[in-house]
Amino acid sequence: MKMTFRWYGAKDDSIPLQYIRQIPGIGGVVSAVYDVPVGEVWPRERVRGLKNEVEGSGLGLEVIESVNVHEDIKLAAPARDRYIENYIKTLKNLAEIGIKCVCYNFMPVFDWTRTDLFKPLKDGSSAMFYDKRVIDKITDPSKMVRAMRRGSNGFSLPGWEPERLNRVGELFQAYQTVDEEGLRAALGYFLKAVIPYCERYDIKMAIHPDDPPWRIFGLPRIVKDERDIALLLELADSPYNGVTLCSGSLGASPANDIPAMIRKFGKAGRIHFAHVRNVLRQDDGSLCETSHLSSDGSLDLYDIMKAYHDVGFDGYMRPDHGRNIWDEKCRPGYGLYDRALGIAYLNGLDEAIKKGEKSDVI
Ligand code: CS2
Ligand code: MN
Repeated sequence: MKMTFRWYGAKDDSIPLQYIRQIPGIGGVVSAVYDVPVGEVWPRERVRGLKNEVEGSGLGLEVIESVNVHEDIKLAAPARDRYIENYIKTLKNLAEIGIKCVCYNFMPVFDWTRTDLFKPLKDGSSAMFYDKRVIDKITDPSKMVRAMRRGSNGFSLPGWEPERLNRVGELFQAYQTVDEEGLRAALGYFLKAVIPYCERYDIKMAIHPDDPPWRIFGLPRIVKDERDIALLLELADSPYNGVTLCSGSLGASPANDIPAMIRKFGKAGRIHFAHVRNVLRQDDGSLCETSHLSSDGSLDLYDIMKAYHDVGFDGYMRPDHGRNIWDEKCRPGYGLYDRALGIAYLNGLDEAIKKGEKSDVI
């Protein structure tokens, strides 16, 4: 496994690459070109510039998260072929700089959804929070967009691109006629076009699950559980069609057995990227993003790391969202401190699992 850390670029991240380099066991950076509108080709010189910048700090650019998918592709709109062509051109440019793994998602309109970006916790820290009762009451999703913007501390939020969100009303209208089958067919069309190029370029595609893993605002969702993942892997039967196994996103649903999913899809060689974090499920269906520590949340991070170890996982891993601690001024979920603690913890679990196995043999 190669441990990585997500970085939003010099202009838009509060964390300098030099700090990331000082995290013990760090194996590289996860990043993206953020200011090219979704659907357009990422220019070669921008992609090269990003790589040079990251490498200048002594780190490697390992994973791209995300090359976002234009809504017209998800909606199977007539313009989709042009956007798919552009997507393939971006992949080619990424292959030229040696990228081997691209993360993306297929969530309609909204990427991850929360009601509070800095919800105060008892210990004085804050965390991202999903209040189910609040979400269930929202009838006008543009309110959601305004709330996310207000609460984001002035930072842009991944997956909440302005050009998409300015069209929220129109997009909701367009999705009225799209059900899960329709969305899955659109994903199949996309994968059938893109995967042959991924094979040629040696880039593994890693779809990120829906967050939260259930329908919200009446929009279809197709990456919620084991069955969904099995179906999407069949859409293009190639090792290049794989997943980002995000424990926090999938683990928001008690029905999802994360270690079992890791064993199943990891053994099949279809997990290319692991997002490892904890989440505390509440009785009313609300969710709080806790520290990574098992005893703080609903997931057992030892079992998760053990499953990765047992299947011989050799892909990329990163800690996912962290709490906001020690008064850090940063993008919600993406501060340095709690994610660095997350890495230290995951590396500790990994070392103990490996050494424990050796002593079992003796
Ligand atoms: C999120 C997402 O959980 C996460 O990793 O922060 O924004 C994620 O990066 C995208 O859904 C992947 O396309
Ligand atoms: Mn994730």
